[in-house]
Amino acid sequence: FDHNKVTVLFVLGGPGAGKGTQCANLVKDFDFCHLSAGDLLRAEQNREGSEYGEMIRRYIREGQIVPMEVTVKLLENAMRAALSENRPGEGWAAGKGRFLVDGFPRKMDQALKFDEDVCKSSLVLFFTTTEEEMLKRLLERAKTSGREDDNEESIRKRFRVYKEQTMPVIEHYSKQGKVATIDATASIEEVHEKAKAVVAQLFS
Ligand code: UP5
Ligand code: MG
Repeated sequence: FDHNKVTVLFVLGGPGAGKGTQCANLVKDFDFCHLSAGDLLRAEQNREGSEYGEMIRRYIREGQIVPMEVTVKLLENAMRAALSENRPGEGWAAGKGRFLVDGFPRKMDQALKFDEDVCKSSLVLFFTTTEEEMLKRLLERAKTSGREDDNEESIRKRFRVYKEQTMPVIEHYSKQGKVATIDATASIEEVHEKAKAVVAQLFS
């Protein structure tokens, strides 16, 4: 993708930190196209005729990272579709080409591949809070989410994979000075204000 036409922000943070919630808010502020890697994988899992459906289901339930080729391809296709279509979501301004890539990259191999083959990110928004808070939020969400990984056993596995595989990605981008860390413990609205200020600075 042409860097003059596309701006990518990665959105990272532990399971339940509030990535999806905050992306939904930022979409309205800045005309982003919001692409959640997890949502794309869940859609592919349920797509009739997908050769990856069963594999994705297994990985997600175990909290493991799906082989990167699958996820990178899904993201690339979604970006291409967004750029050629008019409205992937409310507020999307194709002309600005702004993407929020949520929950990705969560393993070093994905990060290197996406940077190399697709596009370098301008910034990483890193939402952080305690495991205790994340567990509380996810168990609450479990009552209505229908997500197969919103149970305590899967959540514990997600926490472990996050620490072992995703934290190194955050450290990698930190060394490049690309990470904006946002404390996500406060209320949704307060976290939104902080995130909005960070992104506004990037686009100023
Ligand atoms: N909530 C949010 N903010 C709050 C706040 N400030 N105060 C109080 N409550 C707050 O929020 C979670 C819940 O908390 C919601 O009920 C919300 O209202 C409340 P949400 O915004 O959904 O948090 P988010 O960080 O998006 O949590 P999510 O569960 O989506 O994070 P994960 O990273 O675990 O899930 P994701 O969908 O990204 O990935 C799922 C799986 O897909 C992975 O485990 C993995 O198996 C697979 N995957 C890959 O293999 N590769 C990838 O590249 C990506 C995913
Ligand atoms: Mg999410």
